[in-house]
Amino acid sequence: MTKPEILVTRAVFPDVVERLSQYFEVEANPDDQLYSKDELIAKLQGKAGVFTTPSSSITAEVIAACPSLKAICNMAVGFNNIDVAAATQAGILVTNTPDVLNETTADFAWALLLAAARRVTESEHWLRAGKWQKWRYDTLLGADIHGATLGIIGMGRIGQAIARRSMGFDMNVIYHNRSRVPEQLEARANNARYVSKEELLRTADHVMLALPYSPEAHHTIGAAELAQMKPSATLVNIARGGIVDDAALIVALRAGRLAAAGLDVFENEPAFDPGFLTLSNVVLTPHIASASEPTRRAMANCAADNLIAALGGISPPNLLNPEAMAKIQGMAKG
Ligand code: 8YV
Repeated sequence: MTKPEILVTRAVFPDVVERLSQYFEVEANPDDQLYSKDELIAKLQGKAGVFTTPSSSITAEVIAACPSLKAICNMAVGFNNIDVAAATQAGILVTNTPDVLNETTADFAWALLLAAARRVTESEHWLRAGKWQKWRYDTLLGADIHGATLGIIGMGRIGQAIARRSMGFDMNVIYHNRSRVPEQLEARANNARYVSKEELLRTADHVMLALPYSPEAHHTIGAAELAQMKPSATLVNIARGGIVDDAALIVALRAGRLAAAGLDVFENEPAFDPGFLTLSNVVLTPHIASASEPTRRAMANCAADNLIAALGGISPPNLLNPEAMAKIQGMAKG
């Protein structure tokens, strides 16, 4: 029996590619080339599945141009790179990799908060530049984390994992979300209290963003929201570029209207706004919140599991569009 053909759009752990080749004819990308839209469409001709990442946009145009496609499996929890509605319409299954990265991503959100509020990277640059000549009472003063109010926007699985970690810092947690989460989850999330976005911005000492990107979430934090925040506050974004208006954030950080920021994601990344590089009160990392070796491996295997199930005629574990499955099953029954 001939194996279905698949495309792996980016370089990925060789053993995961090896695993996929037990089931599929795999066109992999070990040199990690970035495909243009036209290259992607050309490579997807005749392919039944695609193992992809958020750096490849699977738009309605790509979907329409690739009639053999049956499954799009993203190696990420976020899937704003995929037009799910167009995929559903075309009867293509779409999957993501939730849960396996919650704890690692929450760990990293804390790394950014601690580094930004306590000026860790700024201190190191200062020290390495030979500026440490004597002790002073006011050298690199930062904000306290312990006992402070933590505001989390987006109380999904990652937001909850961030909130749980605040217990050790005796923090008061408030959150805003599309809707309130069940009380038992709030209790586990350090008794997080649901508040309006305005109250959160006005009263939080530190704000962490953990919401998925959607057109409605675009610029959730813009100039108006930054103006509502405490000037002593820290903003952390481990969610997605576009949730923050980066130009407005640069203006606020430069003017000292916001004390500090820790950013792992950016608008138009990796070509982020170079204005950030002129600021010392921002900690910048290259989209690595999920990048621990075990977690990235788990994400890759999770995406592979989804692809193997989807093309094997089984409902994949992390199916985002069950309507597409129903459509396929309906077609099979005739
Ligand atoms: C990844 C992510 O770094 O899962 C997501 O949505 O943004 C990150 O965990 C990346 O997208 C992996 O492909």
